[in-house]
Amino acid sequence: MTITITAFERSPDGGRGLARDTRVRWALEEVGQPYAVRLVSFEAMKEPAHLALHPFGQIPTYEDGDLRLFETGAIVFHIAERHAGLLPDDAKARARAITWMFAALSTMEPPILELTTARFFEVDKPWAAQRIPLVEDRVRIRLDQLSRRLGDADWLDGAVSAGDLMMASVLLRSRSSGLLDEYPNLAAYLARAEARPAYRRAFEAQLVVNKPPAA
Ligand code: GTB
Repeated sequence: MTITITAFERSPDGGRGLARDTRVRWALEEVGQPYAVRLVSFEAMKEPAHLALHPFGQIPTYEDGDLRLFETGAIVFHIAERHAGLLPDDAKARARAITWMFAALSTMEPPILELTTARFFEVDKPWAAQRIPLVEDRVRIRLDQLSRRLGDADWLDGAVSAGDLMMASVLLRSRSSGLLDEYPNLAAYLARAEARPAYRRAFEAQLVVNKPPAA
């Protein structure tokens, strides 16, 4: 049975790999699982056929036979549980890697997304100039804490894991703010993640779909 995921018909990021199908593609590439992609438009995402797969009308989704999943945390966790390569065998190390997945999604990602909202969607509001520095500081607090924990290690807890995949995917969303450059070890961590062959394959696959047509 072929695994099928959904992705934007054309991502608004023009192929920068910021849409969340990239992290699912990456996980599948890391474990060597082939997959198919069904592209969906913004309109189709809100129609009953897609809502049956994803109650919030979003991408990505994951289908494998009669299993249908949504939420990238659940999807990447499922992939990592079923295939070797993304979670350690040792039970305690495995639990720690899973902890980092949750940390990425529930502690790091919210302020980073809030900053994206403030900088891109609320920038014309009269209060934007006051709000943006406040949100930037909330992101800085988390980057600072993460930077201290990572120190000079390559990965968050020993060998690279699904925790790193998720953390790097979340950090990517903060890069355009410039804040990541204040933390050289985090910038290097992200570069290390992006240099992984599995990430490169995932990135290139989404780029083929999303890059703007040549002028
Ligand atoms: N918590 C869910 C998960 O992790 O799976 C969030 C899923 C989600 O936000 N999906 C977005 C979506 O479908 C795409 S990734 N949005 C359409 C909608 O809600 O109607 C978010 C995203 C979108 C665009 C860019 N970009 O262009 O830079 C980056 C990220």
